[in-house]
Amino acid sequence: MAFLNEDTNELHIKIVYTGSHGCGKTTNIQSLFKQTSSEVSTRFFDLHSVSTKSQFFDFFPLTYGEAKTHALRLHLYTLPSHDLWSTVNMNLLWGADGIVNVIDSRLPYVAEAEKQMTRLKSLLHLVNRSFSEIPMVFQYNHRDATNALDVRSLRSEYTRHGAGEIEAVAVQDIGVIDTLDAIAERVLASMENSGQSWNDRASLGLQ
Ligand SMILES: Nc1nc2c(ncn2[C@@H]2O[C@H](COP(=O)(O)OP(=O)(O)OP(=O)(O)O)[C@@H](O)[C@H]2O)c(=O)[nH]1
Ligand SMILES: [Mg+2]
Repeated sequence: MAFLNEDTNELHIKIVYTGSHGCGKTTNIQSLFKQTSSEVSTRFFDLHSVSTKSQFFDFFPLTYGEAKTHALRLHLYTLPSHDLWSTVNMNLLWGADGIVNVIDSRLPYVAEAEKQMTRLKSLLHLVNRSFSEIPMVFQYNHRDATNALDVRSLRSEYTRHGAGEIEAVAVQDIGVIDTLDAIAERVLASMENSGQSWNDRASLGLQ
């Protein structure tokens, strides 16, 4: 969960990008890395297993804007689309403040996106979070594909009450920053609504 570091005056927030294989999770992170200056981003960790060459996960810490008087420090992770390392997946989702659900708009990939959504619901359940309440943004990516489904169909299939929806072509940096803005906004609003205040150490779980 979010925490406030009073020594550095930073509010830390964890955001996890989820979605099917090839939907564009890593591309989103790469685009953010490219679009942000070296003063606010440090380095991008693109982790692969040495033995299997399978995707492990990506991690990108980024200082992004302000929340009240505190710098906003975003910890961006991608969730692998497979369960080779189920403990890693649970740890990635543990304490997540918000989810970016990257949906591959291309027709042949819709069934896989649905499977991933079911999987995400179970994984969230395992870490005591509910799919219906966690701050979430649906990013409809691959909008440049000739076989992309229209957004209305995708919306009727996927959207959730209170979630944001952004159209994207992540490989061209389109919709990537908008997605990050939308999820950060929802996480901060959710903290306010639940009575959490980043000016109040106790309500953030800090004594
Ligand atoms: N044309 C197009 N290509 C895209 C778009 N987004 C991502 N790609 C490409 O799709 C491929 C897969 O993207 P990744 O970002 O690696 O997908 P991922 O979700 O990280 O996939 P896994 O890590 O395997 O789960 C890459 O070659 C990207 O360049 C997009 O909007 N349009
Ligand atoms: Mg990836």
